[in-house]
Amino acid sequence: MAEEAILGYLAKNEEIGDSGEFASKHGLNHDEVVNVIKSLHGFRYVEAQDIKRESWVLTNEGKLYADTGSPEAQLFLAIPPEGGIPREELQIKLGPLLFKIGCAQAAKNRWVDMGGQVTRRVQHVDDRVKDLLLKIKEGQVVDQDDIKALKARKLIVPQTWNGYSLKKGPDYAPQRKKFAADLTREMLQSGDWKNVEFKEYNFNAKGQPIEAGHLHPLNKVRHQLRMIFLQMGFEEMPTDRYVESSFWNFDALFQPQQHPARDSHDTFYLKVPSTTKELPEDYVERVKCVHESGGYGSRGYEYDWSREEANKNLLRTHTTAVSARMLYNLAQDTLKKPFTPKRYFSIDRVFRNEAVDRTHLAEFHQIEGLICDRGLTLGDLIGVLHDFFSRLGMSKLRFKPAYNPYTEPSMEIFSYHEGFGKWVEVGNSGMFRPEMLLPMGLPEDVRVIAWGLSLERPTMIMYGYNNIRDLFGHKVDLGLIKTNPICRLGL
Ligand code: FB9
Repeated sequence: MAEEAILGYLAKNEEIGDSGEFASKHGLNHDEVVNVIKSLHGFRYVEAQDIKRESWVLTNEGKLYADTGSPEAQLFLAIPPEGGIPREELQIKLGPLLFKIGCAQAAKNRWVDMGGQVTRRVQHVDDRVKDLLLKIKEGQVVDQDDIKALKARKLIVPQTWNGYSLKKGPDYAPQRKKFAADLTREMLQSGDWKNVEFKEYNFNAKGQPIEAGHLHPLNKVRHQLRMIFLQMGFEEMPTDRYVESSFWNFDALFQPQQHPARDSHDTFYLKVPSTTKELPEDYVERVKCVHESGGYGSRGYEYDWSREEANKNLLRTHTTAVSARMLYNLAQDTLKKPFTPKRYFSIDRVFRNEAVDRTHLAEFHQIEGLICDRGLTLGDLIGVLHDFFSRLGMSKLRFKPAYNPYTEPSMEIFSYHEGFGKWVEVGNSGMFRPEMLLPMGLPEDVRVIAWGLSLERPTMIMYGYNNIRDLFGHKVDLGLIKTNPICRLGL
């Protein structure tokens, strides 16, 4: 309707001077006319210029007085010309509000004497307020002082009217062309494609929301880290064993049985099944010895090692338990074939019975990398840490001596975070001790360098989470799972 009227009018006329007049002349809704003008302007069918008009419109109170007369005029007319009227009777006659406004204005205009008996002071009055309101209602020009007075009484308010003047645009046509959205098989076969104009691609158009599965931020970051490890030549370790024996989780790592981390306040022990079924007995014997009396140049911990303690089942407290199994298998392989260097990594859940807070839960995902080769040194560890963390965007590292029961030397890893403007602890690392490696049966000159960090910490920082419960657990907002952005790490 409006589109045909506008394009048809411009076919015979140079311009439409005022969209408001055009709409009323053609019996159209001006808002609809404005929307069509904006669309036609967007496709260059018309060239539109803004028209902005400030006008005044009556408030509801203003409309009432334009209809019934101002309160002061009504009050004057309610007073008998002779003798006047008692104040109370006049108030009842007009009603409290009209009486209150009318008295004030009539007294101000010196139309009445407001004693106990209200009397007229003049013979006749002109109701200018009503006349002015009627003029404004009809769109006539009114003196600024009068406007100011009516506005002060809240009888009129300003109104801005937005419209357009328009003329033919560079791509004007009496009818809107139908632009084809897609090139179809039929067009190609019939040859119609030669006469068809195609809609321009809107490269800023957002894609339709995909009602499909959405990856959790942790999975997105884990995938990126997995790619980084694979690019660095690492193989992924099998981490599908959450329940582990204390032997593989602690004893094989030369972690003494009195170590506080093995206390039930830090570790989840299982009731059923409470003990592991089988361990490699010859290896267990060597582990028992190295704990009790050392060997390989070590004096051990000189305590009575308990098999019962080693048999206890638990939820693994670190993925280093998996690393221990992998290194033991590697050592066993050297019985059949020569030792070959290996690079392993793992990213999976670990469980610790520790105090929970805003950034810690009783479980988290540990990321661990290790390199097993002859003659590795601390320098090799520092070098591979620079390579790894630089792929995470952390090129400024510092190392601080630390202690782990199963690595010596050990280092905490710090990175300078430009955003926070401070050094942030980003992981831990070290060289596995001979008391761990040699009972496995690895060759004497083989060294293992390893490091670890968590998956939640980088994910929280990258995705701006302040509370780990917004990222992991039953309170996670599934809407965020749908809308969280992609994660890009790695070279
Ligand atoms: O992840 C940690 N911090 C971190 C990592 C990345 C990161 O990226 C941001 C984008 C910039 C930010 C922060 N940390 C290790 C350090 C701290 O967060 C620490 O408070 C918490 N640690 C966890 C353990 O806490 C119970 C993080 C977790 C951790 C610590 C040590 C290891 C693994 C995970 C390890 C190890 C290890 C050592 C030697 C040999 C083999 C494994």
